[in-house]
Amino acid sequence: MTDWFSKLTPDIHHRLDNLQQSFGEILDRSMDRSVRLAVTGLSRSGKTVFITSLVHQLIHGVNSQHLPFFKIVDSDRLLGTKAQPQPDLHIPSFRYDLAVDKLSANPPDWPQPTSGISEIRLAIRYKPANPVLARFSPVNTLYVDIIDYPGEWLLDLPLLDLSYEQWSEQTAALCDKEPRLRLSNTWRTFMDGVDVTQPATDETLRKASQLFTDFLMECKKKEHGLTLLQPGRFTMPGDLKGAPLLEFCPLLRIPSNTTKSGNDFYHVMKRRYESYKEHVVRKFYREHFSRFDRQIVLADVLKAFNTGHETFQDMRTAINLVLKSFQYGKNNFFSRLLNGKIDKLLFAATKADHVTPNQLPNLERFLQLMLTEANNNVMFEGVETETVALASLQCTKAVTQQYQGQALSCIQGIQKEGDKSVAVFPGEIPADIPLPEDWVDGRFRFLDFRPPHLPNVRNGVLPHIRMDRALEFLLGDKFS
Ligand SMILES: Nc1nc2c(ncn2[C@@H]2O[C@H](COP(=O)(O)OP(=O)(O)O)[C@@H](O)[C@H]2O)c(=O)[nH]1
Ligand SMILES: [Mg+2]
Repeated sequence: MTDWFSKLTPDIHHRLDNLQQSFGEILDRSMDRSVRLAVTGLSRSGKTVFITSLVHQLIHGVNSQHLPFFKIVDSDRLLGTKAQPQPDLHIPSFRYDLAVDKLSANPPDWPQPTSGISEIRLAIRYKPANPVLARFSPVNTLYVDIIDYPGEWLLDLPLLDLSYEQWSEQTAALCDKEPRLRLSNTWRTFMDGVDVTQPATDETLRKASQLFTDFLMECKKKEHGLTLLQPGRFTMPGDLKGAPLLEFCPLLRIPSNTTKSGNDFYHVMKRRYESYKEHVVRKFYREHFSRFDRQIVLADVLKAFNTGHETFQDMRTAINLVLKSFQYGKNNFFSRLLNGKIDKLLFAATKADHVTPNQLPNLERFLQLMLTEANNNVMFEGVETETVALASLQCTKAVTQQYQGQALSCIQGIQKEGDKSVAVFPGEIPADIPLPEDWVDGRFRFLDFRPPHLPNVRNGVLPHIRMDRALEFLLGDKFS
């Protein structure tokens, strides 16, 4: 580095670095050499495990025998993949290493649930398929950026389109029906005793928001399994734990005759809601969610089966709602450069190793039925979509068991609670969405499993179901 350059102030150094980085990114985007992949899914749908598996399959892809549908591997054009310094230096790095440590521990365990945002950039080196391009540039690089975040925060995105009054009405309507009617009882009773047109003490405001938060946390418990829980930071505060920004709640009824603004309960809560939207939600959206090229939507359909009809409907509404917050459409040179739109979307039913292999088509069909609304909306924008049932990490194997003289297709794995190996008949995925009355107790019982013992994970073997199809759909055309 020349002398004059080293004498520049650190601030100018920093700006030059930023400029150089932005220029590099614009160049990569204009040449279609970078992809921002949106991994979208509600809490516990399998995002962190999916990202870990995707990184693993790519890093170990060169010699992989396990990715037959990922054409770049099958045609020997993949030269290697490395995790690289990410573009946003202020965001923590996605800890792929820690996730692999957990999976390869003895006994193996799942990665920690996610409580904050993290990011990873992968650089994939490959030989172009096009012989003309290959002459000019025998080795190309595709950059793939992925962020991981708590699924709870996704539910904040739809709030951007809702006024305080609309959000209050929506919440009140949800609380009119079971199981929320029962679970919200304490909060509703407290609110019935508050005159929202009068100024309120700090204590009343705090109590109202605390009871509302308690209600959301109760809804989230495994036995209720509800997912449409807003605001997202109330159930997963992350770095905002205890912050006054989280002290507000909706109203059960909006009063008709109040002043335009003031210090009454209603207006204080309204201002806090707007402040949350501005400082938390809009910031999150602007920084991380406003620009994607490809998307995978992960859904744990089997969890919804286990908990019943209301949970299923709740999950369905939540996913369809969240997907309205993304930008879809075909890209041209300029749109790719400026903001980027999602032009391919993969719907994935996760944890497909919880069912027998013959049920995979039914699982896919069921996910299609569940997300018909979202699928119609994005197809209308000219977006290519596909549905796949996948397991980022296959924890079970298919076995046949004899039951009352008949051969029964079962799966065998180590149960998550306890460390016993069990063989179970998990049940069949219905061809259609069952009616509420068909959702009888115990009809579906899909067990959770531990990761299998993975002695070869560091040598490249992470068993999966259909990760290669997902990779091909999401990235395959970028390697032309
Ligand atoms: N059997 C099986 N379980 C999985 C798989 N992926 C995720 N899980 C289970 O789902 C849980 C949540 O996954 P995680 O990726 O942390 O979900 P996230 O909240 O969306 O990031 C894990 O702890 C596992 O119990 C999979 O491919 N197979
Ligand atoms: Mg996670």
